[in-house]
Parts: sequence; structure tokens; C-alpha cells
Amino acid sequence: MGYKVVVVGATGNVGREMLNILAERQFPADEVAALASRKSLGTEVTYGDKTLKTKDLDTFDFSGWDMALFAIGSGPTEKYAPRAAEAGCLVIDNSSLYRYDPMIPLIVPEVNPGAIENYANKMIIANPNCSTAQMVVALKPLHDRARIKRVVVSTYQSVSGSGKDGMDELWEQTKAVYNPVKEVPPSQFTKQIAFNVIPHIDVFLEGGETKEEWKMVAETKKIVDPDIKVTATCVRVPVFVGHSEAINIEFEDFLDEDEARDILREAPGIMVVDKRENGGYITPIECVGEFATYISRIRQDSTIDNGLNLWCVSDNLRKGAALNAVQIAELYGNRILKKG
Ligand code: 11C
Repeated sequence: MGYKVVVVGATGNVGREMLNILAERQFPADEVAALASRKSLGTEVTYGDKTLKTKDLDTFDFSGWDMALFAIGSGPTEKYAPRAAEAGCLVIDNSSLYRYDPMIPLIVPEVNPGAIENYANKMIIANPNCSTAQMVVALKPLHDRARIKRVVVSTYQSVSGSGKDGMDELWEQTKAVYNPVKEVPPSQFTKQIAFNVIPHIDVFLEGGETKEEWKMVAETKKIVDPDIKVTATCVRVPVFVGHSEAINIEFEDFLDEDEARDILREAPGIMVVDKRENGGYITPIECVGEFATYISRIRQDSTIDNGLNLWCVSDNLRKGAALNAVQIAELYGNRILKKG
């Protein structure tokens, strides 16, 4: 006997990837329901070799369903997630709504799988922000070996992180640069994104940081270790899919770059591609559609006692969102429900 799984927000970028990944990983589902808001009702979505017609989220009865993967904004999540949880259906939520609630586990399965044991607090598990997910997969095995004191990270985040409209804006603006018959003013972003970079993701907070930067700090502490200091600068770049990060790490103990490379090679979820030659590293375009988080450019930072630099790239719609949610579903199935 397999599981009954719901994908909420099945017509969005992340919802579609959730369905693809459930099928690709042969998740043991007996039944999959694709839900959408009323305006997308009846839209057909692909699940493996099947086509599913989306059902109405507003009237859906979650009783008898094992888990619901939510990929809608915080606003509608606040309305519908408690409904699913109260019906006994575990919510795996991709929005930021519940991430910072101490009662709700925030899980990256390669890093803190044990947190699943607290699922019953509220029947909700939170999925982290995409830029955090890929970073903590890289940090955790290094932290276990040499204790991380401080991380300085700069991100290069693709437009798909902001949704399909952001992707359309990059496409339309790029075409308009070559064929300027129609102006495409910024709408999803604050400035032109085509042929540009924008040091601003999510809203500004009081101290001058953005919410995206704050999320990387708060989530790393919750998932890996509250003692790790993180400072982030998050930047939107004209890339469709795939977030990149330049990460500088200061450790308590010395960690040699060769040992760090060996540790990362053995770590779950990571592929090391690190040749010190032209093209011997991974760029975002190469990680699209992949499950792994890629690490390149591993090297000592000789300006501090115990420092290391690395380059980290992953598909933000996959490890940063849909894949991580499906991995949490697998964890819940294997450790808690144990059907079949
Ligand atoms: C971006 N990281 O690239 C954001 C998208 O908190 O889940 C994901 C926002 C979140 O714009």
C-alpha cells in the first residue's frame, strides 16, 4: 500500500516540479491530487506519464490524505494549511509562513532529518528558502568536522525564484533590448533585470538588510546550529533557473582545502566539480533539472586563520524547493508512516 499525496499550487513553477519529482523518484503514491486556486481550475498538469486535471483547493477535503505539499504564497497557506493539518494530513509547506515557529520543524533531509520526529506538534513541516537549502547542504559536513564560526555569503539568484512572471519579465526585456519596438518597464523587479544585476530580493528590514538576507541567517541557525554567524548579500541576476553562491567560511579548527574537498565528495546531496582549469567548475545553466548541489572552487582563504572559500550552485526550483519537499515526504513515509 502506498501514500495518498496532494500537491497544492500544482500549476505554479514549484508545484509542477513537485509533480515531476514525485514521478522521477518513483515516490510510492497510490493517488496524487493536484489542487489549484479557482482561476486555474481544470488546468491540466503532468505527473509522470499521466495528466491530472486540477481540483479546487477551496472545496477539497483533506481527510484520508497522508501528506500535502504546499507551493502557494504565505497568505493562502495560512488559510488552507491548518485545514489539511486538522484533517490529519501532514503539510509540507514551501512558503516562509511557518519556518521560524519554534514548534514547527524546518528540515533539509541531508542536514537535520531527526527534526521529523516533531512533526506532530502541528502536523506541519516547513521547507526552507532556496538560497538557504543549498548552502546548508554544503555547510553541515564541514561544520561537523571543523565547527563553523562565521559565514559570509553573496548570492547570484535566478529570476525563477520570484515566480513565472519574473521569468517572463527577463525574457521580454531581453528581446526588447535587441528589438526595441516595445518598452518593457520593470514590474516584478525594481530595476531592469535584463543585462543587469539587482542587489535587492524581498523587502527591506530595519537594519538595512533585506528579508531574503535575514532568512539565510535565521534558517541556517535553525537548521544547522544557532551559534553560526551568517552575513549575506542577496543579488538577483539575469539567469532563468539556478542559484549560485560565493561562500566564505571561518572555522574554529583548521580545515585543509583537500580534506574539505574529500569531505564534500562523500557528503549526501553534493557533487564536487572542482578542477583548477578553464571550465572546471559548475555554472547555473548546468545544474538545471538536477538533484545535486554542486560545489566548485574550494580553496583556502589565507587572510584568516581557518578560512575556506567555495562556490555553490543548485537548481533553486528543485533542491531549493520541490526536491527538498519531496525528500521530506520520503522521510515522513520512511520514518513515521512506514506503509507498505
Ligand atoms: C527568491 N529565494 O529567489 C526566493 C524565493 O522564502 O521561499 C523563495 C522565497 C521563499 O526570490
